[in-house]
Amino acid sequence: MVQGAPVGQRLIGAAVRRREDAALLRGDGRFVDDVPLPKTAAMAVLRSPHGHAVIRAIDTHRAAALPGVLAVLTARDLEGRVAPEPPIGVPSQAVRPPRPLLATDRVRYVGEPVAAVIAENRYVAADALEAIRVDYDPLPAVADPEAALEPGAPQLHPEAPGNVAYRWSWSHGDVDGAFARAHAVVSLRLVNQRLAAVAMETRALLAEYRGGTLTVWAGTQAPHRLRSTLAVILKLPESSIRVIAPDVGGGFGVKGSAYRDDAVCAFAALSLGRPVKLVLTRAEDFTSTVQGRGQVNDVEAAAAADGTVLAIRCRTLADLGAYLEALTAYPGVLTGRLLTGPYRIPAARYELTSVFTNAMSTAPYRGAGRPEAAYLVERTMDAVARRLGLDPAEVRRRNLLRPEQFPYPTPSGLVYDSGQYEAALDRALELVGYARFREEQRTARAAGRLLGIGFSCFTETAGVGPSKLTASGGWESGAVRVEPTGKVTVLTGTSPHGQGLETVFAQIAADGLGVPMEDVAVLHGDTAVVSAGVGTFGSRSVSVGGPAITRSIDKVVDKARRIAASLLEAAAEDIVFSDGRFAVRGSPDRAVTLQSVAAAAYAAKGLPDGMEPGLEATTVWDPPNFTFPFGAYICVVDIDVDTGESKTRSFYALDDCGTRINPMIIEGQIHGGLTEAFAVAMGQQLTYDEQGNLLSGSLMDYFVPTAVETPKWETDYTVTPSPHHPIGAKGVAESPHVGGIPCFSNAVNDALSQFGITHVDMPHSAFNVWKTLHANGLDKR
Ligand code: MCN
Repeated sequence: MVQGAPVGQRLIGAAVRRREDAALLRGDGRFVDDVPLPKTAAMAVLRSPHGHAVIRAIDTHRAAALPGVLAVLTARDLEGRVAPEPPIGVPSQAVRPPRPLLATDRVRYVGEPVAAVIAENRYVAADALEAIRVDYDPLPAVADPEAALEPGAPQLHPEAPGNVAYRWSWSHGDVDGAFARAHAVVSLRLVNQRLAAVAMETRALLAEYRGGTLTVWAGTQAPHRLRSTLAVILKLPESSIRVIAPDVGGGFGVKGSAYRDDAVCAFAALSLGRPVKLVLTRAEDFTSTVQGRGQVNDVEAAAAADGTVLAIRCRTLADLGAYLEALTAYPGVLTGRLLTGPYRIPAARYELTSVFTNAMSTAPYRGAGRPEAAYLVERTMDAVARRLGLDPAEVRRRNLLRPEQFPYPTPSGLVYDSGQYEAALDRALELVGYARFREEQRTARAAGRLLGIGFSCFTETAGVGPSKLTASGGWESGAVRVEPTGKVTVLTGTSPHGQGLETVFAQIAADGLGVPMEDVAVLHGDTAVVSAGVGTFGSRSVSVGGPAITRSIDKVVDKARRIAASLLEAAAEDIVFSDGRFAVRGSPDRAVTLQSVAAAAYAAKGLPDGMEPGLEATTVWDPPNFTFPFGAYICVVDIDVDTGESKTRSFYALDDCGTRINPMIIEGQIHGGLTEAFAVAMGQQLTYDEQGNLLSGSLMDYFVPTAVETPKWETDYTVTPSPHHPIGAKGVAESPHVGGIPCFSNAVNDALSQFGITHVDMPHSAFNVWKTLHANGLDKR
């Protein structure tokens, strides 16, 4: 199925090629750095080299005097001219220490913005940074979240005694009773290490103030949120700010809100009256773009002899870094909400403590709390199986929710919409040939070779929405306009940055209106074009943005039907709409096309009495619930005992995201997400030393797999529609990341279990695995 499918052939479900790709593949994409504005000045940021220090003085005189330097800004220059940024998605119980755009008297992480230089070009700006003198008085730092809680630990903010930002907990059922009567109790300490998103395009922003309007081109996932944040900080009405997201080279969650240096760049453009551009270097992107994870989870499960899990409890320590970032709370809270995974665990308790440390802030990064949850639940399931001498697949089967239990209210207060978890697992086991691999494992073990089989059964919340369950607005806007010529324009508040939404939303509109896909334009990512929006993150575009479009299509068709009835002199109830034609029921020849209806709608001729001219509709959709995609993954790894190196022999991923709109795009998302999961489980880790220096802040030190290391993926699917989504679709983009990480980890841990090793932390790099083998004297065998 390709573009140009005849009208009437369903496009929903068709593997249509992404219309976005031709330009990108030919190098015709337009990213922030490609936007040509005359007289654009470059901004460079002086960042703290200390994890924790008092600023005694900043001397900018030499820098300011350099030829080509237009301005040097410090906190003093912003005083009284900017307002504090609005808190976004910050829990009400959290302390909110101030976070000035540029540091005032103290820095709290390496990379914190201290001063900004605006110069004729980036080379002059970089030279000028070196000419700024900052007198720092270093303080003891604490970059480890557990150490930050110790008595006597360095304190980051007077507002947060003990470095605690906030606590959150819930408990359901008789947790302690279940532990008291359990046949077996397993405990694990599971670390979800800090990660970097490493989007191909580093953070970038270009701002221009002209004719009373501040126009901002930004590599953002949420243009409307960026506009509102800048409006507050710069004390401008939203109507004076236009944010445009041009092509964006990936975001993975970390480009969802305004950064401090973004606001400084916009401020500079306003005050200098020249366009100002900020493009982070890769090194800056590592230190100064929000990071993911940073969780320590102490989890325990109580199980009956047959492997039924009676209760689970978890204490999570979330490392927030130095400041509360927008949506910082999200990951820790979502981990708790998904504590029981796809399982029927009647009693559960979750206690979250979020702490400040001298490191870059953490915030949502692909999965945002759900990979953490899946990791701890799935590692726990394997631990239960191992403790009881049961097969890990069987333990999962005994605990999985059954189809008749949906909608399922979880102990944490979510309501899962639909699922066929056991069927997915069964299919996975059969297609992978599980029994054969276990047999092979026995042979390998007898020969002293390490072979591991890992599982992951998971569900997750896809779609940030409904608003009542989310930290900040969980709705999305979608408008559909049939133009006077009959061509269609779709406007969406989502803001794609690699997901292919122009293609998918055109498929939906072409199907719904019965027009060729080429006749549908999809506009997004410009606050002057799309009046309201929330953005693209949390796998929400299809599950929340999609219905806003389908509802608008319904409204347009309804209006068009009434116009057609008037034109055909029939009753609206007698008009049948199919393949872009409105016909009188029983008289197929008495018909008008959508194009002629549109022409009449704009000519305002022959319209029913009182009807407004035009043919368009807007919907702001606030979904009734999240969608809950799920999957069953199986991974087989061989580990070299001498080097610790893992080779993925087989990776099978079955995903169920309900109605599949574009299987080719879904496949691409799954390949990407699995590759990221592989990277996380097997190699990625951001490490800070005791002074708060980032030790892994370059592509030499941080693992980004190439095609050479990336395993071959075998993907599969089932279809269990979401009952509350108009076309039954669930989000999918984060699922492979959520499910993939524990699957790899379980495989590695399963392989090592033959030597009695019960747990190794991620990342399972060759060196880390070798260290574990070496510590146990096993590499010498
Ligand atoms: N899709 C579909 N049918 C479904 C579900 C999804 O055809 N039932 C398609 C969608 O139409 C869309 C894609 O799959 O083209 C992903 O849809 P969805 O799951 O709704 O996710 P979003 O579009 O909201 O994308 C956000 C998601 C997130 S949260 C991260 S992180 C991530 C991801 O997208 N970052 C990405 N994938 C990325 N892909 C690229 N190239 N770059 C990123 O930064």
